[in-house]
Amino acid sequence: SALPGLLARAPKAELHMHIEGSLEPELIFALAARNGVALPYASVDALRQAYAFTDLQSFLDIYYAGASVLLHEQDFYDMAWAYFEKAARDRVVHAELFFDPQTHTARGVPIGTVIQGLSRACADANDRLGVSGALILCFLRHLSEEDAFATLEQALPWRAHFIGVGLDSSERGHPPSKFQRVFARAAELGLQLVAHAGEEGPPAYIEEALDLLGVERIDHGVRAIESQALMARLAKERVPLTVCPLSNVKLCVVHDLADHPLPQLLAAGLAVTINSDDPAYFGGYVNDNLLALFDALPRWGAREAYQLLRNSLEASFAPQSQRAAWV
Ligand code: ES4
Ligand code: ZN
Repeated sequence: SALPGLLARAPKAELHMHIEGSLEPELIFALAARNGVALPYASVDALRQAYAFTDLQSFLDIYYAGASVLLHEQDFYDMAWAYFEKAARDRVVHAELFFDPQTHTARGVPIGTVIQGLSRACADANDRLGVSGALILCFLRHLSEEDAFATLEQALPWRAHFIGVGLDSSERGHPPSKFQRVFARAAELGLQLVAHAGEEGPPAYIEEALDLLGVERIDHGVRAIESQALMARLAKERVPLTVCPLSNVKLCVVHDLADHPLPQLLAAGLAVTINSDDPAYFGGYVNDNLLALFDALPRWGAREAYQLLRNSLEASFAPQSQRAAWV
C-alpha cells in the first residue's frame, strides 16, 4: 500500500521523547571512551543485550546508567544533534525534547553545561536541518519536591532556553500531588506544563495532573481507557495524549501493538499523538513507531494517519504563527 510512504514523508511533530533516551549504544561507548568513564558492559552488543525490560523501573535502571557517560557540553550537543539528524530524516518539523537535569547535577555536572549543550543543538537543528526544537525540563518524581524546586531555581539563569516543565521517572507511589507547589511556581514563571501520567499509574493520576498541576498535555495517559468518565472529559477538553506505542510494548504496559488501546482512544475523540519516548531503547524513532503501529492495525488507513499527524502539529507548543504554516 501507499501508506508507509505517506507516513514516512508527511510532516509531523514529536512531543514526547527523552533526549537521554536517544543515546544509542555506539554513542554511549564512544562517549565513555572519550571521557574515561567505565561501563559495566564489555561491548556494544552486551549493552544491547541488557535491553530486555519487564517494567518501567527495569528500564530506568539501565537508562540512568547509560546517561553516566555525559559530562561535557559537547557530549550533550552530540547526543541531541544525533537525534535531530534522525528526526529530520523522519520528516519531523518540530520536536519538543525532555531532559532530566537531576540525572546530571547529581553526578556533579552543572545544569548550565546540560542546557547550553542541548540548546546549541536546537539552534543548529533549526538553522541546518529546518527542524524547530524546544526543551522541556523534567523533574524526577522519585526524588523530593524540594529537590525539584532546587532544580528549577538552578535553571532560572537559562530560563530563555526551555519552554516548559514535565514530570517523569518512576510513576507508581509518586503521584502528581507530590509536585503541586513546584508546578504552581513553574506556572508563575510562564512555563508550559506537562506530566507523565497513566503509563503505569492509575487513571486518578491523570486527573491529579490536570486538576492539581494544571498540565496542558498528558504524557502516555493510556490507562485513561479504564475510566469512561475520564475518557469523556479528555475528549471534551481536547487534552492531548502523547502516546508511545513501542515503549508501551517494551515496558509491558500493553502485551502487543495489536492490543493497544489507541484505536479506542482515537475513536472516542481524544487528541492522541504518536511518539518515540526513548528511541534508542524501545526499538525505534517516530516513523518506526508509526510503521509498526499501522502494520499491527490493519483497519487503520490514511484517515487515521492524517488525524494522528495533524494532532501532533496542533498539540505542539510552537507559536501559533508557526503552527498555522503546518495545518
Ligand atoms: C521514561 Cl517511558 C518513561 N516513563 C517515565 N519516565 C521516563 N524517563 C524516560 N523514559
Ligand atoms: Zn516518557
